[in-house]
Amino acid sequence: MTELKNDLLLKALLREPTERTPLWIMRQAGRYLPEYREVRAQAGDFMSLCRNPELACEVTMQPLRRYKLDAAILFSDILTVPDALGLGLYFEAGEGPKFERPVQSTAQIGKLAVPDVSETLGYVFDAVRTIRRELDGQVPLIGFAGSPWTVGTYMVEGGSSREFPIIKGLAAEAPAALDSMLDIVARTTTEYLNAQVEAGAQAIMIFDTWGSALERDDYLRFSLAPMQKIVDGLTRQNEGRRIPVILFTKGAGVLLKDMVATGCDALGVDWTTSLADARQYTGDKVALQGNLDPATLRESPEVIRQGVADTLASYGKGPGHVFNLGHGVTPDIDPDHVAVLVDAVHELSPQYH
Ligand code: 1CP
Repeated sequence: MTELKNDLLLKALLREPTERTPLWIMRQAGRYLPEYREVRAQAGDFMSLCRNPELACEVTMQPLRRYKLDAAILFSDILTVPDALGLGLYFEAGEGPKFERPVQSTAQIGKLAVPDVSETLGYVFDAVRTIRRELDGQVPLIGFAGSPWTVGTYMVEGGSSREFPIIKGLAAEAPAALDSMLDIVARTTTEYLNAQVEAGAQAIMIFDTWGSALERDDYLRFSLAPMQKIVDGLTRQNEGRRIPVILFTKGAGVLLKDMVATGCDALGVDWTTSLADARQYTGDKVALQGNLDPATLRESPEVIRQGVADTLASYGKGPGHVFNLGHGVTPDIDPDHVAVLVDAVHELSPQYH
């Protein structure tokens, strides 16, 4: 295996000292980049892009050519897992993800089974191997999946949702059936992530975008417990290095205290919780990743620099911070503004180490 030339991300995720704060950006490959839109058009549709390892590799590399980032993230989507479960994922122009066969009854849940991931998701592992080859040790590669709850909201609602009426109905009226659906997603996701590690992913992130839509007790049962099952089953060592695991429940707030106990290495934090508070909640037991509001990238270079300065100051001194946005970069952002953010982190972060 090629030697890793920049291991700042892996060190920071394990709370080891670094000379500056490493950074990457959620959705760093995506529609705000004109070169992404070009490849996406060439692929035809989003899933054809994900299923083509050369094109998925190309869009993964695009942000690294523009910016001094400390990680690459696999180009794929959290909804490849329910697609592998047979739900029929498709994207309608301008409408986001949809499923041909959503799971809306206990009878349909009873028919779900853990698929052979090497058969159904082999294109993702091919993409991971292709990206690792192309990276040639430049920076580490992050693999990822959605949390069972977040993936479950799309499986049950049939697409994006704001209120989650059908899955919340299941949680209230058939909680045991919902547990068993989430268990199948958790077991599939564990195999999926371990195969990503085997193919070359060097850190793992679990995206729980909708966990904080649940009240606390339901969060613990339907969101955190299935994530815990995944963490328990993950391969934590490969190529002679630890594979750090990052959990990100958007809007977690004080739930960060509960998340620490999963045994993850790091927690993603969005901008509704200051990093200073998050550090108190977690008692420096895990690394923290975040948390500038992506809306800041619409503002002037001065405002962006100030936002970076405030974020770094809020975490304060010491190891264990990975700079990121609090959620993904949006399609309307000017790529030059992202460069301002990246340069500011390089320039302003050494004083904290
Ligand atoms: O039109 C397009 O080109 C498709 C837009 C797009 C992109 C760029 C989708 C469809 N997925 C992705 C890539 C993607 N999705 C990545 C790539 C790696 C990177 O960060 O660069 C990742 C990590 C995701 C994860 C993802 N997909 C999440 C969790 C993180 C988050 O942003 O909250 C979720 C909720 C999804 C579902 C999804 N897939 C695509 C869209 C537009 C959505 C969101 C729909 C919704 O808001 O409900």
